[in-house]
Amino acid sequence: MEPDRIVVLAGGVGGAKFVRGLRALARRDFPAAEITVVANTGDDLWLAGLRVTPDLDSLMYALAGVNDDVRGWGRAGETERVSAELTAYGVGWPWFTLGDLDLGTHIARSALLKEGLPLSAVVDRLAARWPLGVRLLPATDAEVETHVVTAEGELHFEEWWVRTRAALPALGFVQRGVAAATAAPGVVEAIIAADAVLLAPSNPVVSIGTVLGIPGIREALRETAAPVVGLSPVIGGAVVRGMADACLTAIGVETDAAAIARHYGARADGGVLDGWLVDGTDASAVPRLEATGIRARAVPLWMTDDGATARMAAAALALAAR
Ligand code: FO1
Repeated sequence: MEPDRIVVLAGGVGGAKFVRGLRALARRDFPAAEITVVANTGDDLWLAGLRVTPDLDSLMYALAGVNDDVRGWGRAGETERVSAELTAYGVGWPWFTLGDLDLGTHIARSALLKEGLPLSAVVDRLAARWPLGVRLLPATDAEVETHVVTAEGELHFEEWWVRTRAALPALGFVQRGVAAATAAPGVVEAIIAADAVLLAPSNPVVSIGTVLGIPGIREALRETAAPVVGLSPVIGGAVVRGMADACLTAIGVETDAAAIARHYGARADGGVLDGWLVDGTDASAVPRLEATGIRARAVPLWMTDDGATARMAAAALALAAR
C-alpha cells in the first residue's frame, strides 16, 4: 500500500516506540507520506504551577531522539537539581520527578499557555525545535484529565500510576470534563482524510481509550473511509510494558490480545476496528477475530528496535490495504 496520509492514535511510551518505527518505514518506503499522531492528553496535570503533558512529551522526546530510552520517559542525560529544591520546599510531588531539562519544556509550555495559546499551538511551537518528521496533535486542547476511582477516593491518573504503581485497585476511570471537550483542531479532519488509521500498541484504557473518549474522535473513526487497524499491546496474555493489565481488569476486559480487539469492537458492530495484529504467540485468536468481522494477522509484535517496529507498521499497513 502506498499510503499518503497515515494517522496514528497513540499514548506515551509504547506509542513513541511504535511511531518511531512507522517513521523509519515511511522514510525508507514512502517518503512522501504524511504521518499525523493524535496523542493522549489524559495524563496531563498542573504540578508545581507548570502544565505537564507526559504522553505528548514521550512522543516528542522519542521522535527528537532526546528521550531516556531506559526509563521510557523524560530526557536523556537528565539532572534533578531543581527537583531536589522543589522537594525541599514541599512543592510538587516528591515521587514524581521533574528533571531539569524536562522542566525547561514544562516552563516553556506553561509560558505559552499563559500567553493564551491553545495546547495544539504550544505543541507546534515546542516540536518545531526538532525535525520530528511527523505532525503531533493533542487529542484535545481542553484540560480533560483522567482520574482513577479507588477506595481511597479519586486520584489523578499520575498519582495512581506512579505513587501507588497501579497497586491500588481501580474501580473505574473518569475523564474529568470530557463532555464539554472537543477534538483539537485538525484531528477529525486528519482521520477523515486518512488513507489508513492505526491504533498504536498503547494502553487500551487510559491511552487509546481516552483518545476515543474525546467527543468526535470515535465518530470520526467510524465515519472515515480509511481502514482502522490496531496492534495488540498484550502478547501471550501479558502486557508488554507498563501496567495496562491493572487498567483492563478495572473495566472488566481480559488481558488478552483478542479481548482487547473485541473491546474496541468491529466497525460493523458499532466499534472502530477493521483489522487487528496479534503476536505469533496469539495466532490461535486469528480465526475467532475474523469470525467477528475484524481482519486479523499474527506477526511478531516485540518492538525490540526501530527495524522490528518498522516491520510491525508495514504489517499493519498491509492489513489495512487488504
Ligand atoms: N514515571 C515514573 O514512574 N516516575 C516518575 O517520577 C515520573 C515522572 C515523570 C515526569 C514527567 C513525565 O512526562 C512523565 C513522568 N513519568 C514518571 C512517566 C509517566 O507516568 C508516564 O509517562 C505516563 O504518564 C504513563 O505512561
